[in-house]
Amino acid sequence: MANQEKLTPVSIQGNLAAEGLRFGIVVSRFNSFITERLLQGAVDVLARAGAGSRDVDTIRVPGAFELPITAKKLAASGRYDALIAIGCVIRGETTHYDYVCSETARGLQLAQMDTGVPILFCVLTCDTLEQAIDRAGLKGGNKGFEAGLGAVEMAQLSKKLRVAGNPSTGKKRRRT
Ligand code: INI
Repeated sequence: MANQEKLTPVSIQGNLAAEGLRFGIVVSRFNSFITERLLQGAVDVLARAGAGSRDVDTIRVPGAFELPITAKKLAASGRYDALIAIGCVIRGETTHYDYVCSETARGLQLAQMDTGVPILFCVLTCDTLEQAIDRAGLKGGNKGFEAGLGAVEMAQLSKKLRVAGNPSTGKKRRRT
């Protein structure tokens, strides 16, 4: 075998600097006791990562089921580098929960695939209120904070991947 050179793959990833990026946060009013805490977590991390007040919009919708259409309109506006969809669905006595969960997840995935704008899925799908509380700032951390961090990373990564040329440096390829 020929003497092989050590292969060092080029790493492409988004950094965690939010300065100059624009974010939209769609928040469901249903179970607002939970969703408002998730929103606080997301805003907290965006601010700490350097986003300015004028670069973060919050948009409220009635329930999780209304998140996809709203996120899609926002994504299509071209105003945002990343979006965060915040909701909380808690299982009840009927099958309503299953429809809301699956259509919300499906709709948000379609919206990001159709538009190319990252949409972070911050929709809690819980069996009990206690499970939701744990994930909104208690034992399970704050899922809004995690989504905010993910939004910064995905916004930065998407920016790099938009650049024709070398996404690891963000430098455009010179035409020859
Ligand atoms: N919406 C939620 O965001 N969470 C829920 O737990 C929920 N439950 O349980 O019914 C819920 N329902 C409302 C739904 O999202 C729509 O707003 C409604 O069906 C009108 O389209």
